[in-house]
Amino acid sequence: MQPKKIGGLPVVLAIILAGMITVPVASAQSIEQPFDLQTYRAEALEHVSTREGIPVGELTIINEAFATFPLTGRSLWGAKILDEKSSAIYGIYLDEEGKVADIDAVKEAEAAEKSKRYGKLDPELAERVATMRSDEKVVVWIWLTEPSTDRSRFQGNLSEEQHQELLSLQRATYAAHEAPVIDFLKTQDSTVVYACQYAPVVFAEVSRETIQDLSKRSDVVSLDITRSYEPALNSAAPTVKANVVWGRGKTGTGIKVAIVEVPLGSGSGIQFSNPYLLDGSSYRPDLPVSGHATQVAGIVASTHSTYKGISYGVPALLSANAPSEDDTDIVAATEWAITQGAKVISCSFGGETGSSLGDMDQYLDHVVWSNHLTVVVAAGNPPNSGNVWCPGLAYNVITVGAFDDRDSSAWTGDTMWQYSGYNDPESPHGDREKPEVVAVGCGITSTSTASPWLVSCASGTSLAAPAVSGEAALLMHRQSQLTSWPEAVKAAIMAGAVHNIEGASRLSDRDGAGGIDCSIADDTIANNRWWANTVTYGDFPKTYVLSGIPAGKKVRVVAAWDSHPPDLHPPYGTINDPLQSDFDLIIYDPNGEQVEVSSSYDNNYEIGQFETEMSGNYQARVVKYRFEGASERLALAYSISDP
Ligand SMILES: [Ca+2]
Ligand SMILES: [Ca+2]
Ligand SMILES: [Ca+2]
Ligand SMILES: [Ca+2]
Repeated sequence: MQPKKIGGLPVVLAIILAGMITVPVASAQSIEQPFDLQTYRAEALEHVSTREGIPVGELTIINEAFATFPLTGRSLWGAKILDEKSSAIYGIYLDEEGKVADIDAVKEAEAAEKSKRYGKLDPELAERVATMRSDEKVVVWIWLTEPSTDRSRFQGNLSEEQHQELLSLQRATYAAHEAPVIDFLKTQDSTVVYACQYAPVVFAEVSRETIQDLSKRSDVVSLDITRSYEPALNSAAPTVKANVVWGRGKTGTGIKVAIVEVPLGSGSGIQFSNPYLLDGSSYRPDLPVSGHATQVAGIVASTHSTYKGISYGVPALLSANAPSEDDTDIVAATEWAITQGAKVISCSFGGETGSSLGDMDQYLDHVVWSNHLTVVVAAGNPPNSGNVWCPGLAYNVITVGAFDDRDSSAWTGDTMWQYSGYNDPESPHGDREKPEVVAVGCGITSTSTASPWLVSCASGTSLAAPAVSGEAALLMHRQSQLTSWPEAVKAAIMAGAVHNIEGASRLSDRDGAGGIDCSIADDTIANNRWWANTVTYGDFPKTYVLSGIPAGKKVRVVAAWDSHPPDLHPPYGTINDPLQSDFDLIIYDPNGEQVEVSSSYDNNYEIGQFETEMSGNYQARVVKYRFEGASERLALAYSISDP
């Protein structure tokens, strides 16, 4: 599919609207009308006070939200209540009548309703199956249960050897786990299109009857329709301060970056004969190159003396050139890159899913937490909806929107690029925030497929994402331990993204945490202002000392962790990718006074920001509001900048 040009700007069409089912969402009216918030707040404080034996005067509501469940039509009002003395955060939900509600029971009911309506099929596949002829076949995602693997020797910082060992263990584990279903498919006259090496997924072309048989298997978690994606088309280094980091001798040396691309025109490969790109390898060297892939590659790795890539010292790129825009080919190309040792995976493609998570989101979430790899995704260029595209809706990736630096490295006057995706993913409490950060996506000159080997690019989030991939490589060059901590990479990049393009500085709808600043993120890593640990239930509250903070500075603290798909916790929506943990962040000044709290329900990060009135040691405390899994990889990073 070609992007259409409207008014001179390339606009990529939403491609998968046909066949989509819109789930009924409780309307704003039905939420607001029965609630008297003052009464609810008083009731919540009173209830928690009685339940926990704490005087009401010591409790503060730090967050409140409506948790909505579209399939059952339920809407609960929830509050997070802080006990200032103990730093504990207590939760409560009140139902439509103002009575205390059991959120877990409501989640279970939602999951049961999903199961009743669709079984293990996603709604689109369920609708497709309803109209399929018996001799027809369709390619589906078959998500299997996650095999239990002993990952205990892969905690902490992984050496390259350990990383390779982890990958080889995963290949063996998934192959064994997938074998029975593949054997079954062979008996069903079904074609296995691709068996994943790094996730419990098999793609197969199957009949209606086989879909029904598969859904009865206990090792099958879900069956989902496959989609297709498009390139997220549409000066920059000094604006994002990459040149400052180069001046410190960090250019990405030794860090393998993969560019995952879907075809635009005929091909999706990087033109490695461009003299400003080192001669890399391709997943499918037999297929044509593309301008889009080559431009994206240049933003990471161009060695041109003027138009340098953000991490121009990285080794030759891995061109994960998918032969088509389909799920199967993208996943296969991504897995090739993982096997080649990619530490950063850069994705400048996407598809509109109406803000609900898709399988590609779930797949990339799996890639991050199970392989310890950093994945960066373009937010997408929705022509009208404003929606972030799949896979930019994924939890564990870093989603990147685009801003316009007006062709000057000075920050004043920079604006958001108008088509940069920003509408947030649907979630139980509706408080996820995407994109995480933004980078320059306009007025960029990058590498091209033919002489003179440079081109002035059209605008798009496609060009912003690779800047963040390059930033990740710079940070990994600074500190190689980061190659096994994507959570810390995300936390440091968000903590450093202090260039506020629009809205609030801490976090706002269109620019997320803000425009990246590679030099501030590098300060965070170089000065050891970061931590990354595998944590369990007993580790909380977890206190980090932010030492030696000067007065009169802006300090930003970011905590980040992962989703663990495919997860059999009650799913929200149609994807088995809920969060097992809800951590919150409270920050105290040297006198022990609370200066900041960040307590979202549905993000897998928290971000706090404050200006320091005194110098000294501050404390960041991460508390567990909810912890349902066995362990989490949790990272915390902070930055110090001028207000
Ligand atoms: Ca500027
Ligand atoms: Ca902002
Ligand atoms: Ca947003
Ligand atoms: Ca939280």
